[in-house]
Order: sequence, then structure tokens, then C-alpha cells
Amino acid sequence: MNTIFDNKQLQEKIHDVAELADYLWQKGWAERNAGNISINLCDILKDVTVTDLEKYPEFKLKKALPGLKGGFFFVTGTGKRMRDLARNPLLNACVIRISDKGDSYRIISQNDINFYELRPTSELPTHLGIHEQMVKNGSKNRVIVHTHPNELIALSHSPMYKSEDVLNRILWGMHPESVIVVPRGVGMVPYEIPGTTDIAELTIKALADHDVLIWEKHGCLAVGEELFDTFDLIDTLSKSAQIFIYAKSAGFEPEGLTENQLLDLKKAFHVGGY
Ligand code: 2HA
Ligand code: ZN
Repeated sequence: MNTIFDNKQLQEKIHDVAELADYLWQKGWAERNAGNISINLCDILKDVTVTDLEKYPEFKLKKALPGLKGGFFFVTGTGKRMRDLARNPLLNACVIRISDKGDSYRIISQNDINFYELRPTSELPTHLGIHEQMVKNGSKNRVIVHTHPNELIALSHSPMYKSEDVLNRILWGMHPESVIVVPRGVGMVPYEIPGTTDIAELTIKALADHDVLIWEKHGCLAVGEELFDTFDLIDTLSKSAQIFIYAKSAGFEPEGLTENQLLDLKKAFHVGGY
């Protein structure tokens, strides 16, 4: 019998998620169960109907999401390690289907091994809330990545670097790639308890102006069309944060790119309206 996992595109996505999970672990950004990833599968599974839906466990959503009704999502599992996901994605992540009313979901990727123990990421309200907003906006973004990059988190502990203007000027200034890859800059979401609808609401608001955010004293979240491009947003900013901290640790103030150098870059790469 065919299952959703016979779908070639879904197999490729799962392979890519496993590869990304390994990067996050190798980077030192994924201690224990840190981080989570989700992908909207609406394009990939658009023609799929699941038979015997009722046999899969059903869970209520804290907040109904009518904009996602009937949708399919690949989401990493709560309490699961990225380093385990890298080796065994289907035991550490799941595919969910949102109900036709948009008020609950069923885990449709369960098998005999993980039937009772696997649940979606604790950040599900944020992930699904963002996906709903992206669908509403007609955005092509299908991917959300949350991870714990050390240097960007470190900077968010200083009142000096919490201002988005100050922080983006520093990060753009540390390396020419930053302004090219992240022209809208990073957004700063004030500290909130992880996994709450409060952090979800603040995050959705901040994504109106940015594709990548720092959750103060916690981590980063990025959205994009493809998995690796989404990771690249965080990786590029992380590189700038590392250079800044290296320079400071070596005891000197990094000069940073000048205003003119930044302007020339924007013109050369047609970013920010140039
Ligand atoms: O998935 O990183 O923010 C664990 C977390 C929560
Ligand atoms: Zn986190």
C-alpha cells in the first residue's frame, strides 16, 4: 500500500532536514533538544487524501488556525535531539494534518515504534501561527528554522545591542555578505517564555519586517522558501556576530564597513531598493 512516504519530494525534504539537523548539531547550536524545524507540505502533498484518518491520534490546538485547515506539515518532535534527527529523522519528527475545521491536528506519520511517544515541537503554536500568516500573505515561504546560535544569543544579553538599529549596523558592518544575504536585517523579539502563544504573537509581528529574528536570551528563528537558504540567513549573521566578538575578545574595537562601503555594496548587489 502506498503511504505519504512514497512521495519522492517528501523523501527529499526529510533527507534535507536530517542534513540540516546535523549542521545545527556540528555548529554547537543544538544542545540536548534545542531547536525545531517545520515545513509546510501544501505543495508537495496537495493531491493526497489520507484514508482512515480517525485511526491517528488527534490533539486540540491551543488556538484554532482556520487558515491552515486540511494542511500538512513536517515538524520536528518535542524533546528530540537534532543529532538523533540527523541519523533517524522519522523517529524524531512527524507529519501532521490539520483538521478540516483548523482546530486540531492528527499525527499521520506514526508507526508502531513511535505511536505513543512522539509529539510535535513545543514551539508548535509559533510555527503554525507563522505558517498561517505566511499563507494569508500569499508568501512562498514554507520553512521555519529555530536554533540556538551562541554568539547571536550572547549579543542579545547586552542592553547595548538590543536595539535593532544598533545591532544591524554592527552585523552588516562585520562582513560584506551580511547586508547582501540579510538586507532586511535581524529583528529582536523581547524575552518571552518558550512555547507560549505570547512568543508566537510577538514573532509573527516581527516577521512583517524581517525574515530572521533573535529571540532575546534564547535563540534565532528564520523563515524562507527553502531549508538551506533559511539556515543561511542565521549562519551569515552568526558569522558577523563571531567576528565582532573575536575582535572584542582580542581587545580591539572592530572598525566595521564604513557607510560608503555599505552603500556601494547595496548598489552593487541591488539590495534595499538600490
Ligand atoms: O525545541 O528550542 O525553544 C526546544 C527549543 C524551544
Ligand atoms: Zn529554543
